[in-house]
Amino acid sequence: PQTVYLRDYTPPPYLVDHVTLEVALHPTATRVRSTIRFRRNPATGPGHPLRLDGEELTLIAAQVDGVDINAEPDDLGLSIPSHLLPDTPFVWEAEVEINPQANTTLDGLYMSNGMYSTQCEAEGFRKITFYPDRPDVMAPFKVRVTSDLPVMLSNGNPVASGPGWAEWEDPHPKPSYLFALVAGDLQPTRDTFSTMEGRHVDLGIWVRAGDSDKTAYAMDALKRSMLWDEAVYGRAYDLDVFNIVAVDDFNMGAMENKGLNIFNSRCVLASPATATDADYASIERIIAHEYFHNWTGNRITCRDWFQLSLKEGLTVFRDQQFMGDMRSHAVKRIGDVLSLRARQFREDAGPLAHAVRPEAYAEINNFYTATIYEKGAEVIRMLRLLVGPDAYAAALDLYFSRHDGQACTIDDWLSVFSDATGRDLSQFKRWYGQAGTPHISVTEDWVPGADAAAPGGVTITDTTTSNAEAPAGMGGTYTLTLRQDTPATPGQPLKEPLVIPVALGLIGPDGTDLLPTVVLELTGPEQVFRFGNLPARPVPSILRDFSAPVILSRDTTDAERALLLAHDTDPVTRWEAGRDLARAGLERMILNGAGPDAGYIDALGKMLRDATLDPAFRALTLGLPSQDDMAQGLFTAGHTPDPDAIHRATQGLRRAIATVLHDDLAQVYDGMSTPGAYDPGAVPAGKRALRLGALAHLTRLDDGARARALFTSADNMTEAMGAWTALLTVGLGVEETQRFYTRWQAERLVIDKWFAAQVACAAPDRAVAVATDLSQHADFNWKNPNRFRAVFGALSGNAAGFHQASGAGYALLADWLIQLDAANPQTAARMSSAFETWRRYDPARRAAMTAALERMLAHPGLSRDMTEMVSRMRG
Ligand code: B3K
Ligand code: ZN
Repeated sequence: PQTVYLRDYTPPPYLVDHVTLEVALHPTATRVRSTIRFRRNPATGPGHPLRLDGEELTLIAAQVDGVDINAEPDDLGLSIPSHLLPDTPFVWEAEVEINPQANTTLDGLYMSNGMYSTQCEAEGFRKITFYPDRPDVMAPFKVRVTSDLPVMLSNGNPVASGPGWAEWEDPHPKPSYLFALVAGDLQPTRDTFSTMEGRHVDLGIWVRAGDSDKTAYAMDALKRSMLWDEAVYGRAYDLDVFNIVAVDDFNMGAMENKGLNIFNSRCVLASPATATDADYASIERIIAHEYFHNWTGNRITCRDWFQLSLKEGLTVFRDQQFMGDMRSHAVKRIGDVLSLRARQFREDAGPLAHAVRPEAYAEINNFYTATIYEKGAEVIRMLRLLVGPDAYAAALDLYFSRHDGQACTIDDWLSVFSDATGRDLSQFKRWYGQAGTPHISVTEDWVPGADAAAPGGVTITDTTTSNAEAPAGMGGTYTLTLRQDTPATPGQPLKEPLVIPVALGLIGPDGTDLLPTVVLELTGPEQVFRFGNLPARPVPSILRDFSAPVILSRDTTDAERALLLAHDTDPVTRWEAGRDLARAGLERMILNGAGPDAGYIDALGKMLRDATLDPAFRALTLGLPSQDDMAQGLFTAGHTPDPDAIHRATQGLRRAIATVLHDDLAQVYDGMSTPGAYDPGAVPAGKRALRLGALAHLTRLDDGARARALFTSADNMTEAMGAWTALLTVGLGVEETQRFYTRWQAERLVIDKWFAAQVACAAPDRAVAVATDLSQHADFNWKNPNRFRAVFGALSGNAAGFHQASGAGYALLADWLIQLDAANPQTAARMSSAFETWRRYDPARRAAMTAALERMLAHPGLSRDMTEMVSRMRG
C-alpha cells in the first residue's frame, strides 16, 4: 500500500466556503447531491488541479458553475485540471449514488438494524460524496435528508422539517470527518441545558424502541460534562441542540461529530440490571470525552492526521481530569496507570511502536492507538506538572483564543505553552517524535551525618546545575542517581534524552514523611540529586502520581516495599509498592519454583483490614498483575515468559491468599454489602469492587456457595457478573451460565458479556474450544463488532489460553481475522494486535505466531488496514 508521510504535507490548493448536501436515503440506492462553493487558496499559488477524494461512489453527473463537466473518477477520486476552473470562486455540483446496505465496513454511510448511520473519521466522507476529504478543509454545512423513516438527524441546528424530510444547518466550519447523518425509527430521551453564556440547549439521546429505559445515566453524565467544561476550562457549548445516537454496529466506542455524537450502544446504554459498575464508569468517561471534543477537536481540529494526538491526547487528558473530579483522583489515576501499562507500554515494547506524532502511515485508521491517545494524554499531564496548573490554564486560554476555528499542529500547541510560560520546550518536544518507553534506573548512596539534622528541613541539590556540597556536620546526605535510557524501536535505533518530571518524596524508617513531594527534572542521560540534612536514611517514594510514563527500576527490598505500602502518603506509589511486592513474589514462583510470598500476603491482609482506606483503593490493592503484564515484565528483564508457568503461579498465589486471608476476606465480603437500591456512584461501586474481589478468592474455598447465593439474589448486573465469573474462574458455574443466558437472551449487550466471560474465564486448555463452540452459537453474529470482540477479544485476552503451546489459539484467531477482514477491515486490523507480542516467546510459539502472521499476509485481497498491521508486526 501507498505510504503517506508527514514531511510531504502541503496546504490545500482549494478552500471550501460552503457545502450543501441533499441526501435521498434508500437502502441500496441512496442519492447524494452536493453543492460546494470552492475558492482558490491564495497561499498555494495558481496551477493546481482540484483533487476530490471519492471511493465506492457512482458518479451520475457533475457541473462547475452550472456547466456539465466530464469528470472521470478512478478508484480514489477525481481531479479537475486548473485550466478548466475559474480563478474566482466557483460552485461544484455533483450527484452520486451509494449502497448503504452493502456497506459492511461500518465506515461511510451504512445500515444497521434498519437505521442509517455514518462514520466519517478518518476518511469515510469520501464514501458519501466527492470532496477534499482532509481535516484542514473546514466549511459550514447545510444538509437536507429525505427518507420514509420518522427521525432524520444531522449536524448543527434543525432548520425545518416535514413528512419525509428534514433540514439541518451547522454554522460552525468543520472538517468533513465530523459530518454525520442518522435516520431511523428512534425514540428520544430529552432534557435541556442552559450554558453560562445564556444559550438554551435541547439535549436528546436517540435509541431503538425498548432501549429508552437505559439512557438516564448518559444524560446525567452529559449535563455534568457540559457544566465541568464551563467551570474548569471556561468552554461553553455553541449550538442550540446536542444529540447523541446509539448504534449497535459500530467499530469503536463513539464519535464526536459536531452536534450529533454517534455512540456504540455499549458506550451509552445502561440500566442497573444490564450494566456493571465498570460499564457505568466507561459510559461517563466516553460521554465526557466526546463532548469535550467539541472544543478540543471540533472547533480546533488537526491540520493533518499526523497531528491526531493534538485532539485525542488532549481530550483523553481532559476526560481523565473530569473522571478524577467526579470520582476519586487516586483510584482514577491507578486505573489509568494499569491500562497505560497493559496497552501502551506493550505497544511501545513491540513491532507496532510509534511516536505520539508518527511520521508515516499506510492506513490512518491503524493509528487510533494507545500511544496516540493514552501516551498523548501522559505527555500533556507532564507538561502541566512542569509548568504548573496556573500556567497550564493560561496556556489553554491562549490556545483557544489563538486557534479557535483553525486546523492546527502539535507545534502550534507547544508554541502556545512556550509563549504563555517563556519556557523553552525544544527538548520536551522529543516526547512527540520519539517512540518507546523510557527506562529510568535509580542508584542510591547514604552518608550519615556527624550531627543530628539541623532545623530548616532537607536541602536539595541538583549536581548538574550546582556544585554546592551538602553542609557538613548537619544530618545525613542521601544521593540519588537517575539514569534514563529508551530502547530502540522500529525505525528509531538511537534515542535522545527526554525531559522527565520525577515526583519524589522521602520517607523515614519509621514511616514519617521526611520530604514532601518535590518534582525533579531529569533532562540528561544521568543526573545526581543530593538531599542534605536528613535525620535518618530515607526510603524514596519515586514517581508519585505516576509523574511520567516510564519504567522505573531500582534495587530494593521487600521490607522497603512493605514500608511504602504501609506509609506512603501518595496513593499511587503506595499501591505501586504492593504491586511490586506481588510481582517480585510471582517472579520467584515462576522462575525459581518458590512458594507464595508470605510477606506479601501479610501486607495484603493489613490493607484489607484497614478500614480507613477507601474500599475502591483496597480493591485495587487486592488485584494481582495480569498474566500479560507478568509476561512483559519477564521479557523486559531478559527472560522468556512461559504462559503456562505464569498461569500456574498466579493460581497458586490466589489459592494461598484465599487460604491465609480467609477470615479477613470473609469479613470484607460480609461488611461491604450495599443494601438498598443500586446506585452507580463511585462510593458504592468501590464497595462492590472490594466485595467482589474478596468473593473471587473465597469461591476457591467454599465450593461456590457464596457466589451461587449472590448470583441468585443479585438485583444488579455488577453483582450478577461478579458472582458468575467467580464461579467460572474456578471451573464451576455450568448451571449459572445457562440461567444467565435464559434470563438475558433479549438483551444484546448482556449477551455480549455472556459470550466474553465464558472465553475470558476458561481454563487455558479449554479457551480455544470454548471460543470455537461459541462461534457456532445461534446468537454469534461475526459481523457485529461487539459480538466478534466478545469472543475473539476475550480469547486474545486469556493469556494462557491464547498462547496454548499447540498454537491452536493463534490459528483460530487468524482464521477469523481473515474472514472479518473481507467485511470489516478496521475492526480486523485493530484486533490483529493480539500478535504484537510474538518476539517475547519461545521458538515454538514464535514460529506459530509468525506462521499465523504469514498466513494472514498471504491471503489474497487482504485489506490495506490488515496488510499494514501484519507487515509491521512481522517486521
Ligand atoms: N475520534 C473518534 C475515533 C475515530 C476512529 C476512526 N477510526 C472517537 C474519539 O476518539 O473520540
Ligand atoms: Zn477522542
